[in-house]
Amino acid sequence: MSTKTKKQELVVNIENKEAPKVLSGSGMLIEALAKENVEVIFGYPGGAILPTYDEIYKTGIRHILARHEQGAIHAAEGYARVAGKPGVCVVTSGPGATNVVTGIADAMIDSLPLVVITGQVAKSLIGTDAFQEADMLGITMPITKHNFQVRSVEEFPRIIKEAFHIATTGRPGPVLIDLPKDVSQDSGLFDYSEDVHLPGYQPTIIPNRQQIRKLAEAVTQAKKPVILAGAGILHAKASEQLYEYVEQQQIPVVNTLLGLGNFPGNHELHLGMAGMHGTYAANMALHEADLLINIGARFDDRLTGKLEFFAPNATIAHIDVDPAEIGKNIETKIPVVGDAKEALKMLIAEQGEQADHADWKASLQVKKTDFPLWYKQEDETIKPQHLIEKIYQKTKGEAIVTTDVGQHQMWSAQFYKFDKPNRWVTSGGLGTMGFGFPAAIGAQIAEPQSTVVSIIGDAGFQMTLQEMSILQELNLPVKIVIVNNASLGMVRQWQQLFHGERYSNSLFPIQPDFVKLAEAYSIKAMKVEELKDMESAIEEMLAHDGPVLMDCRVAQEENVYPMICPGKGHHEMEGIRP
Ligand SMILES: Cc1ncc(C[n+]2csc(CCOP(=O)(O)OP(=O)(O)O)c2C)c(N)n1
Ligand SMILES: [Mg+2]
Repeated sequence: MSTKTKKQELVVNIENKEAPKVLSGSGMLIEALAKENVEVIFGYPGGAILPTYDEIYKTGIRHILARHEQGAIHAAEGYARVAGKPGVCVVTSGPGATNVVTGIADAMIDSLPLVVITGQVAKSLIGTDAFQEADMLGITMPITKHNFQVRSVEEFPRIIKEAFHIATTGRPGPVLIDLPKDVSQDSGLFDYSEDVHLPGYQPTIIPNRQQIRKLAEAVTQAKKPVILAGAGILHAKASEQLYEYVEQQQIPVVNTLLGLGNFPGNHELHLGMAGMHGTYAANMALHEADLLINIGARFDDRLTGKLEFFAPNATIAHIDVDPAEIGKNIETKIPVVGDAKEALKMLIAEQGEQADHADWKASLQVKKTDFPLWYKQEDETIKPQHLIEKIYQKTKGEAIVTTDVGQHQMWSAQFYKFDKPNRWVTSGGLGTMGFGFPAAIGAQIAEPQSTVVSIIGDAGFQMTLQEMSILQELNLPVKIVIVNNASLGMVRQWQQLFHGERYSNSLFPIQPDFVKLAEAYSIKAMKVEELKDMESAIEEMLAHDGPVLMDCRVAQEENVYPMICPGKGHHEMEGIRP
């Protein structure tokens, strides 16, 4: 507690305060972004947001011009994921704003901090079906953590401050600010010194000690404990604490899709990803566990399989900063509301002796070695798994990997092993095709020195490939690897398995020339069709100091295995061996 009196504090505050200046609404926005340490904006201009673009021009704040607003918002997501800072996206009203809806929904379900500023028609026109008017508050109400419409320039600084606060604290998420054009042109006093005051929004960070004790006790009693490590650990920047706790207690770890990298993928206690296309060892660990400690995961249906078969023998403990997640899908015996890092620190301090889990660990080790992930590389046709394994080896596991959605995403999750946090960027919850490539752009901007590989499907790439313009313009060295199976691979797989091999609208008999497309954007490009050329092509791609597109033709009929089919439990995996 501070020993200063209220009066002394007031004096200090007044002394530290900058004299408020008079600014336009758009001037306030840029000034506030600077105060929030925003280094880059992703966006696209248009009528209602023009005053803000004028300010961007005058101040020179870094702005990345996408070629479609969806590209801008996915880039902001990729940036947020890798930088651990909020991504900022600015677009115009109406169609500009509706074009970012998918990205907002994506960020919401994957808990990514975004501040999205949408232009709006002038206040007097709102509700008149004015040109380029869309009700963004209404549209984004269910897919934002919070949204605002600025009704007067005086309240704008407070709103921006609250937006950043809400986006980044507790469970992160997207916050939208709808900015009427006249408000961005009006002038008012810019005062950014007030603290955020939100009595109705006070996320619990420090967990209840009693609950931590209960959990520690359960761990000591358990014979077969397992940790389900989710993306909440990444958001809380708690990987070190997880590592320390796992080392201390010798508890096996399984990852969710989004949690990959929060614990070293090569550690002997790491069993891999769990869920529909998870490893046998990870899923069986959940199935056989007597204590399941979920840290920052949502118990998503792709993870749990059929709920009635889920972790039948386990006491469920769940640490989550969002109390609404606890008990949402799975009955939870030991709830712990709080930040993952704080919870793990308390557990490490609280936890008594290490129980003997030797038999349990050994039995899981046998599953891990007897039923590894597999594929068969038989002839000259490239197997997609082999391609990803080689990219893993050639990048020494150090690349930032982004994926789109589909088979290539699952193979990347399986065959690229992440040892460090924030190297893995994928659309988990919404499963948004078109996400992966622009997300790679945001990731590369967040980490200019790192190798960024965008592993992408031939279909998903076609949803946002226009963003190659950004690579061309900035000479951003993103490496695009098209896992080209000439199909909507994941759709084809489901049609094969569950729809009598009726391949309705999922095969591409004709495809664009991806090499020529890349070359149209002055991007180095190559097509790889045979296995004998694959390795050298990957080397050439990684050695090139600039963007590269590699169109890699892979086996069309390959399926992602192992698999928990719909309606099945973890113990009913198919395709666990060749
Ligand atoms: C925007 C959007 N539309 C449709 C889908 C449904 N879907 C999931 S995977 C997939 C196929 C993706 O094909 P491709 O990008 O080539 O990847 P592959 O599965 O072949 O690796 C489709 C259509 C989706 N996830 N997102
Ligand atoms: Mg495909």
